[in-house]
Amino acid sequence: MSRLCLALLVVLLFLLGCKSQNQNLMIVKELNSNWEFSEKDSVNWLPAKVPGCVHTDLLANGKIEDPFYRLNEHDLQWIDKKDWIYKTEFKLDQKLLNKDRLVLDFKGLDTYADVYLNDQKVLSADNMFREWTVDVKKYLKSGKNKLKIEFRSPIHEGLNLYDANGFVYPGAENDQAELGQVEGNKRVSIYTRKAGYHYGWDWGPRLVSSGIWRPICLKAWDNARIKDLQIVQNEVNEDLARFTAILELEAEQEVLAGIQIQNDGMDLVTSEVQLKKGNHTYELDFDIKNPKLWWPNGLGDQILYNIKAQVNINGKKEDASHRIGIRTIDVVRKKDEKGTSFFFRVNGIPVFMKGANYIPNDIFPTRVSKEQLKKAIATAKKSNMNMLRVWGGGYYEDDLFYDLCDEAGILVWQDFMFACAMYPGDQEFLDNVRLEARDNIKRLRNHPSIALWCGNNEILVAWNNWGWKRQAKEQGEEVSAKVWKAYTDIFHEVLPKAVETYDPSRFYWSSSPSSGTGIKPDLINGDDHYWGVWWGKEPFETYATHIARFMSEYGFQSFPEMKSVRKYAEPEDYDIYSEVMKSHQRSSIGNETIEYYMLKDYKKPKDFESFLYVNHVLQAEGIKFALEGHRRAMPYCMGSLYWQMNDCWPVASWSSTDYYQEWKALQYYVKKGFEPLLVSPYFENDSIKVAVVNDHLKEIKAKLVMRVLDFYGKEKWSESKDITICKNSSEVFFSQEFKSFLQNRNPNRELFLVEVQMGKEVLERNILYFNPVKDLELPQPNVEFRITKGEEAYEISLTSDVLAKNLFFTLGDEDGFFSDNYFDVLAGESVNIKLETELSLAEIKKVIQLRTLDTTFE
Ligand code: BMA
Repeated sequence: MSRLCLALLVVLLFLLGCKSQNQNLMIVKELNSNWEFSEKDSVNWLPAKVPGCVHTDLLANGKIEDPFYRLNEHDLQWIDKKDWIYKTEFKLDQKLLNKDRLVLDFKGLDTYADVYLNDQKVLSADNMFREWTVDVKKYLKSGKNKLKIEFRSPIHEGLNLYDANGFVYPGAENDQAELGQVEGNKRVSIYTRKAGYHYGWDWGPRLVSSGIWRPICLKAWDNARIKDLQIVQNEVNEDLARFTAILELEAEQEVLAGIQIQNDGMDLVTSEVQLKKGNHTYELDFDIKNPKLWWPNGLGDQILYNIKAQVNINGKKEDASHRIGIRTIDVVRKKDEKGTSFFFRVNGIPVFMKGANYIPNDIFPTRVSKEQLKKAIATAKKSNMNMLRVWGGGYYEDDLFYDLCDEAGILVWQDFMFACAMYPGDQEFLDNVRLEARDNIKRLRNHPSIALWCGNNEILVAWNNWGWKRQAKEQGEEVSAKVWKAYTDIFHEVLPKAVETYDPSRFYWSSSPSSGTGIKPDLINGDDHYWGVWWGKEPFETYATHIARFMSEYGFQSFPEMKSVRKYAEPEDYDIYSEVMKSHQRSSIGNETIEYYMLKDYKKPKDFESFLYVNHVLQAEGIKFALEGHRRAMPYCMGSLYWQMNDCWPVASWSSTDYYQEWKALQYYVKKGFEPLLVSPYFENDSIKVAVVNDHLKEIKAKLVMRVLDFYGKEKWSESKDITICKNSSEVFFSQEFKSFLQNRNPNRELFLVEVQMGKEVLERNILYFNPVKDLELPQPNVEFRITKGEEAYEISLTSDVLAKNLFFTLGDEDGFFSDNYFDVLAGESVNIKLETELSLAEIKKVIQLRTLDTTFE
């Protein structure tokens, strides 16, 4: 072919390409602009942001103060007792109206919403978690169209249902009805399919908003449209992965359609199908040769394939696509000599799950930015996590959250949105739940990150162990039977059936914690939430002995750091018992429990800022027992998810990053505790031991070097040995009776340093102290540090003459991220860390401060 012909061909193909791009089957028009809102029956209309909510719109218009500042939340409780109206106008041309179908698609309405199109009611919605679609062709007109949504007060709706019910459902103790000034302090949250945490939680404010929380669009098409695409993985081996693409197509009439399935633009399969009228599914099988597998973080890459389905009808096209990861995953529940296993097997390999519980990032969901989500998942990845649990008192996260998890290798334990309460079970409620499950399973099932569906958070354990069954019985046997039937209908019927129907290959677990359907938790058969530390005031060491097959919750509180406190409180509030700080502490036992544990191990901090710092160290050191204890117990225990990674407002909570996404000490400890290779020195019964845990899928030959050093750097004892660390294993390599080990030691001036070395390189290290910090004779270190500008970040190199314990750098109120913080520097040791910040070197030098534990107490 001559060059000219080739050039002409290219131009032709380009023109054809342009043409076919304009020839879409489906036209989508976003309706997220020009919105106004007003209180019902008021004439004052104000600009509104969609997606958004009443509170953020009132804030943006200067009608309310920042709800997070000091006690402002308390003055905003009137908002949820009102009805609110949102309205907009949009223009359409006749061409669009001539389409066969026109549908309004509401991705999320929070919650009781009556929708009017050109003054005609077209929808009455009552579930925040559902997607609502309405046929609107007959209501639309050429030119200007009016869309209005009336949100009825979720509190008034809840009160009507509550009063009509005749008995009180046990639970919902987190519903802060009293703060909310709800008539009779009635806890109405369970009646409404709306994020539970909006009504308050033991780490959250009570701000029950309403609004259009996900986008709205108008969809118009002729002939047919793609309603859904599901990619089902049938089989994988080294050479081949087999799939079925299931296309759900809605056709207006019988018509011939060409269907193409592509991977990154390359055809995998093409076919012609005679579409039937109505909603039907069409299946196409395809293979991918030499598949590259998707692995959880730490075990390999996260390869994603872009699978696109394209439907072509009379030259008009529409496509749908998913990014899939090729991997197998199952939850293995096999009887063994101790009970029944509970572990995730990924690509044939048992994988210990390292992670955290995840709550919404803001009390107002639409305020969570892309950047925040990216930062949250980056934190998880950086912290060596491979799983997050999307907990049932929030909402099914945005698509982006799961996309990021796919990319980062973070598996998702996905709860359905039910937590800490018994729920109604009337037919209307069950039908609503069924559709909510359908919508969300279909939306999320193609993500490789989704690992399991879980019915609810802590309802079963509360019914059996927290007196809820009794509370129901006290209202009559009939009530009790009815409440339990509602439970089994939702969690043993509706939800597992939805998973079976829409995502049959995924595992369903009815309640966390439990040891199987309907059976309360124990330590030998399933997952456990361990709150003996915290609620039971048991010592931190218990984390290493109270171990189930999978630890899906445990935690300890801390306040946000000083920089964060300054954002919501004033100097006169700087006392954990001040009204403001108490209002930003929602655990009924919060402050006293922190103090109880703190004074067991530390002396009294000398001031408020010192208290915050010790609180962080305390939380981190406490949770360290769990991170290491659970991992040492593998393969008996195969998961450790602490409560909780993030916050939804500035508050004292169990979180490892605060509302402003600042890393608390705990986050740094988590990063270390979840390193693929862990060396863990610990006390057990009368012994001191050292275990090594290896998550890598290869054996490691190394040297275990153990030393006792005094705080001034003098070596008092040492021993080293060559060790072979099996892949995916935990093994004890050193054990000695503690008393004999400590003979002639001074436990208040010495520490136990353990390292795994390979050649000269220290692969991993850890430090164990023999006594609580309050008994240690901590020297006053002279820490010297130098900051230089590196390529991507500043480098800080530091040394200390004697032990510097829990060295903490801050930049005052300035922003920056230290690659490590709250760490111990041994006498004479040099340490290098990185600092990422926008500040100049001169600015850093002006604001940087450090503190160590020795100067912190009275
Ligand atoms: C568990 C969680 C949450 C709660 C946390 C702290 O019960 O499921 O409900 O916030 O503990 O109390």
